[in-house]
Amino acid sequence: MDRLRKLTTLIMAGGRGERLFPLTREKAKPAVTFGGIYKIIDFTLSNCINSGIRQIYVLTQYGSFSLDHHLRMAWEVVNPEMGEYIYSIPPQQVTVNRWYRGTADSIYQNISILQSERPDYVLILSGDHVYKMNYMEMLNYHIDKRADMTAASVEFPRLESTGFGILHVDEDNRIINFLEKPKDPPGLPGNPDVSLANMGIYIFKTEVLVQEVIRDARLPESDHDFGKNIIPSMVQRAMRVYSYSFRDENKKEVHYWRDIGRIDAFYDANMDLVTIDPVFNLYDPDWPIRTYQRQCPPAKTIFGGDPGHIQAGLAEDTLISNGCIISGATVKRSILSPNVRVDYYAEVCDSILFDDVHIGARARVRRAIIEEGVTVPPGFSIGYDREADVRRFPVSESGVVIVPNNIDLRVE
Ligand code: ADQ
Repeated sequence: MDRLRKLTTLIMAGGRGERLFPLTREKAKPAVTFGGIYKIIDFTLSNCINSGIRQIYVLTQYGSFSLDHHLRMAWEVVNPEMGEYIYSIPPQQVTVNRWYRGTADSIYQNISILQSERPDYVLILSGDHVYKMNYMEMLNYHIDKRADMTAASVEFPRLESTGFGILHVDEDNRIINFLEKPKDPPGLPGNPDVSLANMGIYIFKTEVLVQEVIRDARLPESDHDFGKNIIPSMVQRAMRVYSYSFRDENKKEVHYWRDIGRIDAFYDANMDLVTIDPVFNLYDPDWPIRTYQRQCPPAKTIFGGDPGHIQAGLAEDTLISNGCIISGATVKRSILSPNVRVDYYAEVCDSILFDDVHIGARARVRRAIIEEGVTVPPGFSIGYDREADVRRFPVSESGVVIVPNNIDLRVE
């Protein structure tokens, strides 16, 4: 408990989220819906609460309204009278008159928080990851190592690691080399197919963090980014920078961590939830993921259709949120947010449907992400004709069709 009191947590939630466009065109990435009822930031915040952390600042910037709204609705769970808080703070424009230039700049511009709170340690988190982690174990490790900075790391398939910082450590787990997003990530010694990826989760000694972000702010050629500038520079100057091997709370052998900042990664991580025995288990009572859910009636399936032609409303390997009605339609391997309607003879598979989506009778939807409130007209088809899809919608690298809610599907 003592160690906890000496820790301040900052969640960086200020990125533009360009790689998740169009889902982030009006909202911050951490506020995007995930797993039917959650917002992406709920995973990081649940990790904090489950780790006993109750002093949290969320650093927001672009499209912060829906994130702020969600934080108010879902996360006013701490007790201010006990010195606990979850504050959402936009750029203060006090020390300098501009928005954040990079992740390190978002800390630099909020340095007064650290100067007034004077914690011993600062935990820095990203608001766009899905994983379960007890940060207290990482703090204990950081203290035991007498580290200036500790970065959490995870073994990741080498060929899928091009979007990450890659660590090279010695036998004591001290980081001796750091490459930010190399085109050809180096594998581990003895295991060339796997790289050690930086998870973007850092613990700093407060005075080191303050000194490093001030130093970086004065460098004109810097991008003011932890991965590009701060960590490589600290490693180069032989500071005590350690890697903490991530151990998740899933009680499985695979340590599940996903950065869902790209459409395909976002889609795949959602689909991980509908597998029969998911590696990432939402139903674990020992590590609850909390969120806010609006009031909706129970989900319902209906045996329905035209007279003489009725069929069961079926859902297979699917997450169905409250308020959904599947009426004489078939839904497979999909995620339905609250209040989705799927009408007679429609078929939905391998898809993610956000709140209030309505799939008309006989429509067919495959490998799609459909935004809040979209009505898919009766008989309409998405995900079956590549050329037609590309003409009308954004389509991801791996062919996932995104249907934004600013397109009217009734007009060709
Ligand atoms: P990236 O994935 O590129 O790499 P990015 O997602 O851009 O990092 O940013 C991390 C967090 O900071 C996000 O939560 C984002 O919202 C926030 N952020 C980004 N730009 C910001 C800005 N200008 N102002 C305020 N907040 C901002 C990082 C590391 C890699 C590591 C991956 C792991 O650099 O080494 O492997 O995270 O996901």
